[in-house]
Amino acid sequence: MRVLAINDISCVGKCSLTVTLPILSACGIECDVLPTAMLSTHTGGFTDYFFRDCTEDIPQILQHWKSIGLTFDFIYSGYLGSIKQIDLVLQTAKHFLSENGKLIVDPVMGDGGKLYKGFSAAFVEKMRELCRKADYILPNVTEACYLADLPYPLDDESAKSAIPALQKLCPHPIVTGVTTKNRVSVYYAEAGNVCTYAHENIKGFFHGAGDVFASAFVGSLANGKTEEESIRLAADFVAACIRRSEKEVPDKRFGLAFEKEIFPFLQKLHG
Ligand code: PXL
Repeated sequence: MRVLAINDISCVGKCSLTVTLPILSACGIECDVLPTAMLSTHTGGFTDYFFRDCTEDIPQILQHWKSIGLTFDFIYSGYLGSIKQIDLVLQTAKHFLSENGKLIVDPVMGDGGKLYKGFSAAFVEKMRELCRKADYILPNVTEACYLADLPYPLDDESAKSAIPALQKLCPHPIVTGVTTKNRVSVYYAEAGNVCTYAHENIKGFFHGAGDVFASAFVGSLANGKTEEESIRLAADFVAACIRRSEKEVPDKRFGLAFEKEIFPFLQKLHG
């Protein structure tokens, strides 16, 4: 089982590859990486960060991989630094996904109703093209609204209708972080119905939660769990990480305290 994670290296702030690698390794999955950018920190709440776009390096990396005949059972893409990188992910999926391999796209573009710095309407349109090729997409509420052209935020009713709207792009949309009253839920499609899986909502913004969810979801799928089992395992893991971070992480920009929750997550994954 071989997974390729396409994401940035934010040197500080525990998101993207610095959460995906430890989580997938802990799941017993071999994880290769295609770095999209290198940043001194992520862009959420930090200013004056260093940003190196790796777009120009990717074709040479892919060329080398072709020469050694690599293929991947799962390709999971996250933060993409440019529209050109979306084309490169499309090419990577075309050339390197094994027969029956799965493409999982976290359409990282924004949060809190707004696009992250450096993202545009043209990027959203191009991200729709990538989502059309994906087996699973994992948008948060902001990204779901941009992708399906819906008003932000989503309540229970509009989240239910977001699922069929997103299914026009991808058969398995999984919308994270739908907040209603004191619950935070994941919405997804199962056997023709819209289903939800909820936890108690802990107020505040927890940076990197989407990446921890996506990584645990991929790790669970790669261990043979169904989509629904993987959603539940990943959502329970993130909820435990958030409960711990609420107490232990004073500055939420530094990401989730996920490390000590890996062992209980693995006990459930293998239990
Ligand atoms: O966690 C999403 C993410 C990933 N990578 C970078 C980011 C963000 C969100 O802000 O800035 C560089």
